[in-house]
Formats: sequence, structure tokens, C-alpha cells
Amino acid sequence: MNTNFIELEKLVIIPTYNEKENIEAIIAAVFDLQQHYHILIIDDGSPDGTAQIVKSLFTIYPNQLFLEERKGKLGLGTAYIHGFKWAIQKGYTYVFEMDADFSHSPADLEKLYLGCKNGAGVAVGSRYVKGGAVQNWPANRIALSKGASLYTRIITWMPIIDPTAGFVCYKKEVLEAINFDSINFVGYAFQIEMKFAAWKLGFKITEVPITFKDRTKGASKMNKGIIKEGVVGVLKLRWQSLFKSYRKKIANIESSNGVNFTKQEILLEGK
Ligand SMILES: Nc1nc2c(ncn2[C@@H]2O[C@H](COP(=O)(O)OP(=O)(O)OP(=O)(O)O)[C@@H](O)[C@H]2O)c(=O)[nH]1
Ligand SMILES: [Mg+2]
Repeated sequence: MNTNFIELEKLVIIPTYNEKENIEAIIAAVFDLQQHYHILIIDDGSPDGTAQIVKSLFTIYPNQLFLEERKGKLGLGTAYIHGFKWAIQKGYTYVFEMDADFSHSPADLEKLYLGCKNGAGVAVGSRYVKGGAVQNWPANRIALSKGASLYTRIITWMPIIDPTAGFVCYKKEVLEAINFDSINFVGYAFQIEMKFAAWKLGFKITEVPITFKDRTKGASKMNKGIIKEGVVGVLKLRWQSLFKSYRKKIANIESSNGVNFTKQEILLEGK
């Protein structure tokens, strides 16, 4: 049996910025599932020492837990792109996005995995499909999130009920097909843009119901800039996609093993 294949099957990417209260527990919760997940943490130089905690766990979880450190807070979108490139280079088949703050329940990873295993290119952990839910979010935060979803659907016509969802499984083929250099956004808009690109490239997207819980520990990194980026970004996406050249722009024409880190990352990492 080729155990190597099984080992490099499922990678959960968790971006972190000041998650010292959550990081050890979220890592343990994923490994406790005993479902052969590997974890890649992308830490942006968290001043609270999140990366040091991850390093202290390497001996407990050898060859399953990985860390990429960036020097400064470069945003969620570029953190995921860094992780996607890493995952493609290593050869993982199923690549997951998950928050560190327990808003996404590790037990739901399996549902996302099955969504992709059963034929979808992208499985979205969806709060707003039947069976999905949001717990402990104030009414104004739910209204903002639902409003963003509706706004996105009206503008883009993308048939996804929860386009801003950040709990997602991507099949390797989908990530390989997207030109990451064409992905512009960082916050909510990044999540929308990735799904939009996958949809425009013709991949099947499925939504599986999940229960989203508000974080109980650590601080939110949500800000007004992220909301503004979403509002303007969705319009921009729609505008760009009116032109035939959009698909060319988002399609990755380079070979799948070409790992190109962004200029900004190279500058900050001094590589
Ligand atoms: N590497 C990296 N991770 C980030 C950055 N911003 C946020 N994160 C992480 O991304 C995940 C989601 O961020 P949150 O602060 O929970 O944002 P949110 O879920 O939109 O907001 P809340 O619902 O209020 O928690 C968490 O694991 C954060 O630690 C960043 O700039 N870089
Ligand atoms: Mg959160």
C-alpha cells in the first residue's frame, strides 16, 4: 500500500494572527479526529507568540504539523495563497481553509471532505443553506453577513448561498487551475473571489450545512476596511467578468509545480 499517498491527502490550512488562546486546542481538535489530516499554520509574526506555541508542538505531532511564518500581518488572503502554493508543491489532494478561533468546528471537516470526494471541486461550509446555522453572533453581525451574501449573489449571479464562507475544501485541481497572481482581495472579498474564480473556470461547487459559532477567546481581526473591500470588490469582480479576458486572467497557464510567491512576500521575508 502506498501510505505516502494517504499521508499527503488532506491538509488543513489555518491562518493565525494573535491566536495564543486557541492555537493549541484547535490543533489538538483536528488531530483528535484521527482522520489523517495534516495541518499547516500560516502565522504572520503574531506578537503574542502563536508561532512559538506551534513550534513547541512539533515533537508531539511529527510530520503532521507544519508552520510557515511571515514577518508581518499581510492579511488572510495572501496567507491562504501562500498555503495553497505550499500544498500544491507538496501534492495534497484536498486542501481546507479553517479559522483558528473555533468558529468552524473541526468535526465538520469530514462533511467538506465528502463533498469534494463525491464529485465537487469546491465544498463550502455554508451557514445559510438548510441545516446550517450561526450561534452567538449579534444580530448586526448576522445582518452584515447575510447582506453581504445577498449583495454578492445579486451582483455576480454566482449560485452560492454563503459566498463569504471561510470554511472550505478545495480539490487540488481547482487550486492548480487558478492564477493566484490575479487574486486581489484580502478579507471577505478574498473568499468571494476564490469561489468566483472556481465557478468561472467551470468547477462544481457544493454547499454543506455547518454551524458557525462566534469566537469565545482572542480578538476579532474584522475591520471596516475589510467590509469596504467586499462592497467594492464584488462590483469589480462583476465588471471584470463581463469581458472575455477574465477567464484568461484567472486561469493558471503556468505549470502546476511553479511556486511563485508575491513580490510583497518576498520583500517582507527577505528571500
Ligand atoms: N496569517 C494571518 N492570519 C490572519 C490575518 N487576519 C486574520 N487571520 C486569521 O484568520 C482567521 C479569521 O480571522 P478572525 O479574526 O476570526 O476574523 P473573522 O472570523 O472574520 O472575525 P470574527 O468572527 O469576529 O472572529 C483567524 O484564524 C485569524 O487568526 C492575517 O492578516 N494573517
Ligand atoms: Mg473568526
